[in-house]
Amino acid sequence: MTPHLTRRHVLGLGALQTAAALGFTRIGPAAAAEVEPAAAHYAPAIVVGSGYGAAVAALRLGRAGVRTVVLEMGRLWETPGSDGKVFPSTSAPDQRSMWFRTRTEAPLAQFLWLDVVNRDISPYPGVLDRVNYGDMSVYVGRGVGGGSLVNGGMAPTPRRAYFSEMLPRVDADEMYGTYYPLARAMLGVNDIDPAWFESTEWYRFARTSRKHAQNTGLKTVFVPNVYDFAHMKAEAAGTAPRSALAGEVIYGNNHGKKSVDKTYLAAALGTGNVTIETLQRVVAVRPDPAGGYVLTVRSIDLAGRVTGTRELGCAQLFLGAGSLGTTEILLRARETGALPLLSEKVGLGWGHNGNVMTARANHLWDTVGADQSTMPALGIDDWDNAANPVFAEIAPLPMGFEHWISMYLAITRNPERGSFTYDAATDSARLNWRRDQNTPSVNAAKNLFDRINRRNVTVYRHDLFGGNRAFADNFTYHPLGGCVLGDATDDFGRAKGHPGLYVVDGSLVPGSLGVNPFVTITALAERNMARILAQDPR
Ligand code: FAE
Repeated sequence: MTPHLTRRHVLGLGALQTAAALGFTRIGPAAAAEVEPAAAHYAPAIVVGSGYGAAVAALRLGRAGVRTVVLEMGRLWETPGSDGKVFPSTSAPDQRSMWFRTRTEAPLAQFLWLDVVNRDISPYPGVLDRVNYGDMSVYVGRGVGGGSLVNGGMAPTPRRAYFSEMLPRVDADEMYGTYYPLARAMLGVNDIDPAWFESTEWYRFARTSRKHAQNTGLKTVFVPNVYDFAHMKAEAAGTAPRSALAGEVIYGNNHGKKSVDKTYLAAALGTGNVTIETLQRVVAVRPDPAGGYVLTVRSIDLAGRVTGTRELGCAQLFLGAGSLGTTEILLRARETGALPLLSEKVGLGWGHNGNVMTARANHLWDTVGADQSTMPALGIDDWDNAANPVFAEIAPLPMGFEHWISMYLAITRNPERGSFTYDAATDSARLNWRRDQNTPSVNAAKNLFDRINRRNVTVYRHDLFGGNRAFADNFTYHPLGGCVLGDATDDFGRAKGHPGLYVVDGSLVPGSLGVNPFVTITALAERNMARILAQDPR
């Protein structure tokens, strides 16, 4: 198992900080074309995106001695703004919050039916994007680190039986014996100190929800996280700068969170073989007649203006642009005839991991506290309920005052799947997902929370998600699928029909995992990269 902070890893962190201080869009050594002008390829390997799957690919390629360029459409998040912070807090969003928006689009749109949550902002390559596709919106991270920059850090491992049901052709012994432990160690997954959890004001909200679950005969479990709980304790004690205890999460954490820029990507840069280029959006891929692939890449500036379009060649191409990004790149390539041999299954098998949010109003004596940590630490585990399996994360709602609200992100088992189609008019992929496909998720969540409400004589809140609804089923944080393992690719993420082209991210996962997905995305990428590096010609 690799220790968290090797000397090379520290070198990588230093490279990130230097690039940020100097405003570079390239981090690491110059790419091949500049050093060897005669080289046909810009780099032997290109990785698109810099989230979990991409970060694993970059590190493993770098360690194998393969010169690798990572292309990320977002920016590097290391430089403090005029307020001295890299990221804004959830309660005071600004241009850094969202990807080229004039107004923020937070998941919780309202409070007491009032539009008090969102703010007007100026367009900028901010860290959180909400990709709106009619009936379904998808939240994703943008920047070096992808979703790891904005997520809640929850790092559970799925039930083995459900994992095997979703990915029956993946060797579960190997995953649970080797790659899950490796992923957890590399990501820096840690557990909350139960004694501190029981005593701190910052998790009163979770204890109150736990009491209501237990009253109903339901089981709760602690959920591991990549936020450093020792740092959080120090925040509470006043000896470390506050982040999780200062309302920071969906627009980035200034401290405490082990996002992949701090773990995998720093280690990748530390190999000396990996370069990360930011504000670079890959828009097309075609085969190079001489072997390998040619990418069309657009550079943008901080105002979103296209400052250049280049063609870059590579021998091996690793797509880690996330479920939406990777699927769009491949679908466009297939439909425009650039990569005609790609599988018909590219674009299929998409799901939202059964995500539904809901909230309950508590009695006056059941306080949730004005002080709430933004990092969830507890879940209601009713997955064994055969008719309505639900794993519900007890979510914070840190508003700085007592509001008596218990909030949840329910992960349900939803057999519905969406698909993407290529829209030539806009040159983009459209997600086909109808609202009624959420019915199994809403029914399962309703079944669970109706029981909790009945037992505790409480009611749903209808004022938080817009449209007077008690269940927010119009957005997801967990896009999965689109290039499903074993369907659109072989059993290790090799794209069918085009040797040297690989998928390494959440688009491999067939729509549902039963728990939050990033540990699984990381572990699968580790497994697939080990096989690819051992077997495939370079
Ligand atoms: P991802 O992390 O999305 O990275 C893709 C990267 O590719 C991004 O940086 C994009 O900017 C970049 N990209 C896309 N298209 C292009 C292109 N054409 N050219 C260049 N770059 C491109 O991919 N999961 C958990 O397990 N636990 C949680 O607590 C949790 N909370 C979440 C909270 C929020 C608000 C959000 C948005 C997500 C949350 N997730 C959570 C989901 C998790 O972050 C997500 O599953 C992973 O980030 C997906 O990893 P990928 O490697 O698939």
